Amino acid sequence: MGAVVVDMGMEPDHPALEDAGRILRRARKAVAFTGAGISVESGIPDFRSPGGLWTVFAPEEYATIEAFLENPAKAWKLFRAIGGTIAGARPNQAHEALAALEAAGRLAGVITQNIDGLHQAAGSRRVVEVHGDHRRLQCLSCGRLAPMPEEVLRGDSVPACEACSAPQKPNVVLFGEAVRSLDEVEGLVSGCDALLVVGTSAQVYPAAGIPAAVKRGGGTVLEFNLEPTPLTEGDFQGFFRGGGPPCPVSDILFRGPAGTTVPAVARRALGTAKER
Ligand code: BV8
Ligand code: ZN
Repeated sequence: MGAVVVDMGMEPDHPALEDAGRILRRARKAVAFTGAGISVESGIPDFRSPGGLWTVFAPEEYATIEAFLENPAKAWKLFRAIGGTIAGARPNQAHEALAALEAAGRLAGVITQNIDGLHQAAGSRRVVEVHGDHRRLQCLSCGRLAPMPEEVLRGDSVPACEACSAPQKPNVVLFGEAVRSLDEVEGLVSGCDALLVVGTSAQVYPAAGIPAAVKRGGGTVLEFNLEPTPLTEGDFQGFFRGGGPPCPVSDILFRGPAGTTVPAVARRALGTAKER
């Protein structure tokens, strides 16, 4: 059996919203796991949707560590495009709803694949950035981190490390680089009994394995996306479920824009649903 799919455009008062609110109210440890889709309503395009960044910049040509080392100037075309969309972006109602859940003691933290800093801007305090951040420049030779100057995003040359002159990259995790803070992820996932999965296509590992890890530990997985994903349909990488028939990871998919669906569940969890 697949996940329950709630089309929020068709059924804005579906009983599953109340169920999800109750799950969050009763959870001992709820956590959010977010991807690029949560920032789309802030004006930052995602990667894999039609018109997303990967339709302009093929990831194997621009977003691997090998591509950067071989041709940093080419990789910087992608980094500048991303930097341009992040500059001036403000958190939306989905980021704000997660921050409000944390402030009310209903969310232990956010694990994000995003590099845009919008969770922190919304007021979330515990944010684990598994794919790094775009606020800083990183030198792969000496490890130095430096603030990202605006001129670098406006210019067209490859910035060089002040300490060792090696070409710098944004402090983001490219394909083939190790993801960050796995100990912190483990800390948040351990004992997590409710996971909100927001705006990710769940295709990039190891992060995409997080919802299945929560599910295996007996937790409930609530998904918020415009469309079903491998988590909804159970066709995620076989080796993560050890063979056997397809089995969905998500218990409920709230289908619709995160800026609508996440606050709708948060209001029910916080008991403020009737105030609208
Ligand atoms: C590593 C950097 C080892 C550039 C990015 C296991 C199995 C198979 C493959 C692997 C595996 N383990 C590792 C791999 C290899 C690889 C991988 O996963 N490949 C896949 C694609 C086959 N993984 C890696 O290389 C990782 N590293 O494993 O290292 C290692 C260990 C030790 C030492 C050395 C090495 C590193 C992965 C990092 C990738 N970095 N980009 C940059 O960002 O500047 S990828 C890119 O995808 C972004 O970083 C992003 O964070 C990530 C995930 O994407 P999503 O956030 O999910 O975005 P997407 O567009 O896909 O989806 C958006 C969703 O939102 C859609 O579903 C859409 O419908 C929805 N949506 C849109 N609008 C809305 C919405 N939903 C709600 N509301 C809306 N309004
Ligand atoms: Zn250096």
